[in-house]
Amino acid sequence: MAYKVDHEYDYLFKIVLIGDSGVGKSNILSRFTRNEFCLESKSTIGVEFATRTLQVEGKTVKAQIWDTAGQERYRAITSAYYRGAVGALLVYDITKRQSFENVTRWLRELRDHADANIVIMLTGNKCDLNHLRGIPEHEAQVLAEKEGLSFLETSALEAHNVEKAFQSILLDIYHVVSKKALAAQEAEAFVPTKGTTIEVKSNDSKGTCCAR
Ligand SMILES: Nc1nc2c(ncn2[C@@H]2O[C@H](COP(=O)(O)OP(=O)(O)OP(=O)(O)O)[C@@H](O)[C@H]2O)c(=O)[nH]1
Ligand SMILES: [Mg+2]
Repeated sequence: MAYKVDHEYDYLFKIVLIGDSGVGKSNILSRFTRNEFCLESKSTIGVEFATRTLQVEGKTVKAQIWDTAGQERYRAITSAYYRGAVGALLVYDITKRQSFENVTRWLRELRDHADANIVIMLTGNKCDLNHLRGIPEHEAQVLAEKEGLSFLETSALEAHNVEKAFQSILLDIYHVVSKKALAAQEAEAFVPTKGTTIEVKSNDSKGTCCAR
């Protein structure tokens, strides 16, 4: 969803949160949209979304962020969840190797269901738990480079890099969208403008001219 409108905001960007259950998706969302964190948050049921409007390169951008459960049993909702999304935060927990191993599964799911141009940011959450770290930052960086993703480590608990992660993905999305708009404008410029066709008939010596 990347609509340009006239009033409240210049752009509306839909971003989805994905990743295994318990990695901190809902807390990343609440930290970003309400500056709240909950130590005992329950697993998300169904789909929720929250919005926040901010400035990106002088434009007013409304980020509409969708959140759902990472649990397998809710996987049926996929296509509606991904429809229109222009960005995805793919979250793993830096203390849980399994959540990192599953990143490739989530990428496959994105490639199957989301738009091919979707901007993806790999997000290693819970970096406040450095003493329990299971995935070195460098390992995630290597994966991100291999898959063409941007990458940041965050802590929803300490509000570390959450703002930066969203600012960064929104900026990347903005660049993709404005590049697309420019390409469309350029393509339009090459289409001959519709005007009057002048047909010259030269079946007599004087020649006749008619406009239609
Ligand atoms: N230490 C620490 N704990 C966190 C952080 N983010 C989330 N948590 C905790 O991790 C647990 C799971 O967080 P959620 O945000 O509910 O996880 P989720 O990814 O939304 O899980 P599902 O809805 O089941 O997919 C909660 O107990 C949170 O308090 C963080 O940055 N640091
Ligand atoms: Mg949740």
